[in-house]
Amino acid sequence: MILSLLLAALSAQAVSATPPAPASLPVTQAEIVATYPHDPRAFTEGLLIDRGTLYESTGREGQSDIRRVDLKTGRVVARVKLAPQLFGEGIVAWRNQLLSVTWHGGQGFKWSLPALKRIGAFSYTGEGWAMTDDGRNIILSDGTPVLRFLDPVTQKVVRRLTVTANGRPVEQLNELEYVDGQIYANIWMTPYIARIDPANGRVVGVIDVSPLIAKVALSDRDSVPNGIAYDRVAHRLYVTGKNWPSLFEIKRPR
Ligand SMILES: [Ca+2]
Repeated sequence: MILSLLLAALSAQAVSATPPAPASLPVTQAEIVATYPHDPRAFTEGLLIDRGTLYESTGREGQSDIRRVDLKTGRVVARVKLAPQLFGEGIVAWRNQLLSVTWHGGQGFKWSLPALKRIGAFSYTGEGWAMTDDGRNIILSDGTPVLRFLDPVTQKVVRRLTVTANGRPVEQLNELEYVDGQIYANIWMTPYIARIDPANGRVVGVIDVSPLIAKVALSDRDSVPNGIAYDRVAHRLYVTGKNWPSLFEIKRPR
């Protein structure tokens, strides 16, 4: 791992700015614990585990849906489609609801859990990329370095957090997961998952999922890692990617 390349990937401004500062970010290579089947037609935009059950959302106009998935077999157990003009993005579970966002247009939806019946809608400004929650707020990414914290009931913004790595803003924050007091974020178009301190936005470490990318061996440039789910009860961490044939349990970094 060349740390200057890592920092360049983490910061879109690094290319034109001064060379990266001496790096102090610990990089953990992802270690596979288990491998499960994953629907290779799923253009994964959201992944989570709620009370032991895996939920996934997929993107692209005309192909976007939200699904309940059997983790061990990868079988889609239940599925609800979005309107064909919508590009589905992230999901978050809050109590007995699943909330979902879409890429453009600020349209969010609420679904019942576990049935996935549509029970409401909400709106937000700008783009929607991914969501997770810290037990108090919903956290929303939109491809910028700024994460928005939303009131889970009203979906109003209560706080904004700028994510930085060695003092530089981190662009392209995508799929999110709250793991043991840190926010994990796929960095779009990179093999990196940033581990973010929610108190100050600093990236405190990076998980490099290159070993998983090598395993799935896909040549499509859109088939990037995207999808992190954490079972908060069993303390298991799962990752996948867009159109990946596999979903991996990986070791939690210490
Ligand atoms: Ca997630």
